[in-house]
Amino acid sequence: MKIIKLLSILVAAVLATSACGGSSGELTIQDAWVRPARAGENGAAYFVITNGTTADDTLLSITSEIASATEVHMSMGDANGVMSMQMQESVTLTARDKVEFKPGGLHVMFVNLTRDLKVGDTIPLVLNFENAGSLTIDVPVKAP
Ligand SMILES: [Cu+2]
Repeated sequence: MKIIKLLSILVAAVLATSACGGSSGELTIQDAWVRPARAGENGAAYFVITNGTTADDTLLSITSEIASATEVHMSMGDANGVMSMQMQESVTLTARDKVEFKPGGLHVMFVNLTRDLKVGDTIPLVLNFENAGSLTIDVPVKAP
């Protein structure tokens, strides 16, 4: 009897641990980089956001202190190959999935840079999520 009781306690402990591990996944931002640019121009940043949690989240906004405005854009090409950009009000981050910001697709746009962005510089960015709150990342300036 004692052994059975001990086993059931062990099983309960394992279940509790795995349930906890499942719900405490993280939202991570990887491979972040900023394109070099000069003050007065527009700049762009890219990264991959992985939603390791079991709940959908939403990227609500991004803030920086290097430009007049920091926006999320989607680049699109029309039938003639002409590229245009559309501002995104928010970006949905599906549970256990990733969203890639990359040249020619989703990107962070710095409108009217207030400073030069040189290779080797590091730019702090704040990403504001509905569930995960605000995450600050330091993003290196790299040549494309
Ligand atoms: Cu843009």
